[in-house]
Amino acid sequence: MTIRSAEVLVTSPGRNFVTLRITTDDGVTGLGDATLNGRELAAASYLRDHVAPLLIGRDEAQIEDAWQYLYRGAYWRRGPVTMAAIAAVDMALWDIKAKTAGMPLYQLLGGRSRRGCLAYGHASGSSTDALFTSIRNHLEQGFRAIRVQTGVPGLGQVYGVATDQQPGQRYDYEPAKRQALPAEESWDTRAYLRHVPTVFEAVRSEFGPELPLLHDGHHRMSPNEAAILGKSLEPYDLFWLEDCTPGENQEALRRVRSQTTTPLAIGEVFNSVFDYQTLITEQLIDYVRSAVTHTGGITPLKKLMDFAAIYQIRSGFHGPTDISPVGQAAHLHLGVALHNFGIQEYMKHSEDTLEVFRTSYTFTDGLLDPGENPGLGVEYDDAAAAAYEYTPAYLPVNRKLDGTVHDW
Ligand code: KDG
Ligand code: MG
Repeated sequence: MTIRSAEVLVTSPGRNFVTLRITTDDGVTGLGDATLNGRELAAASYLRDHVAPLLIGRDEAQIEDAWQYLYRGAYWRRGPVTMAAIAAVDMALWDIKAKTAGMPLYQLLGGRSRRGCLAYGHASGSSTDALFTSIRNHLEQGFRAIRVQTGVPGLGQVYGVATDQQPGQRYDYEPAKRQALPAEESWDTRAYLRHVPTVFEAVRSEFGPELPLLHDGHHRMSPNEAAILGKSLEPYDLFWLEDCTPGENQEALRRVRSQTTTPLAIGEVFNSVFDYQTLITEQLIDYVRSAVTHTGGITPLKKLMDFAAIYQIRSGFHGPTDISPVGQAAHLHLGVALHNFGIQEYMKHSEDTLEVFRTSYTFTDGLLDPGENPGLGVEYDDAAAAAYEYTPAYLPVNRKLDGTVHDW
């Protein structure tokens, strides 16, 4: 078989998604996710203008060769736009291969290692009371691990904190706002460092010692500030502290690691194994936070995780709502197959999104499972997608109290 068509599908059921659909000449289709939050049209153009024409007539079974051809052939290596585009091709080809074999993709990745993927949900609140309500809502939905984010006294809207959830209400948080210009939020690291340990103290005394708790620093600390936070959170036994330092500086984690035993996770903004070289070989982290969508696909993420396994480092793939159900399905197939799976981030997509992307994955008793449908197990509904036009949306910019764009 060869590739007959490669279509780039942009839709916006509540938020923007970029999807690649590859069709072979005997009609088998595969889907790939190339969504790059806030920069979606750049990934769509890269695919439509520079990748799709190269795919027509290629053998769809040669996944590794297609990956190397697109990565090395571009000459300009890495970068989020390039890697999201290559990721979409890679996912779609794996989807086709598994559908052709009549198997769920995880079977081709080595078969099951576990019953399901432990998932963590996001709880947040502008105050401790609102946070507790959100945690209770997540526990009622079956989550067995919770990410905790709160507002900081003296600051307004804080990145990573949703509008307060009412009892029984869906947690609905999309950090990109649908407007022509990014929102600007203020940030004060000293106030944050003082406040966060008091929040974890309150959460531990309310919910006890067993519940795995996670926290995301969103790259906002210097190495020493991150070391201070890691130390101050040690009494609360975090599952992980995520993105405590800027993504570009791998050496920053040396300082943090040498000062605290709080487990560390990083990588949602990384786009290749090279971003992890120091972190993995020096064992400066405990969890890999990459997404298939932003790391070039299933092929390189599997290699990255096998490399990480040698150093006792586990997966914690990035799974917010800007990873489409196609990307999330790929995480789950990898997750059940990998031996060194750690945890999977799970923010349920909106009903509108799930009307466009029909998924076979399930969430039961805190575990996500990819299901048994052949391939990735996701169908794309063109008619539903057509109702949702692309709408510009941007992630917010942080400014310090004196008005400077935040350093890190
Ligand atoms: O697109 C950016 C979001 O996906 C990101 O802010 C979410 O940090 C995030 C997380 O850990 O899910
Ligand atoms: Mg994060």
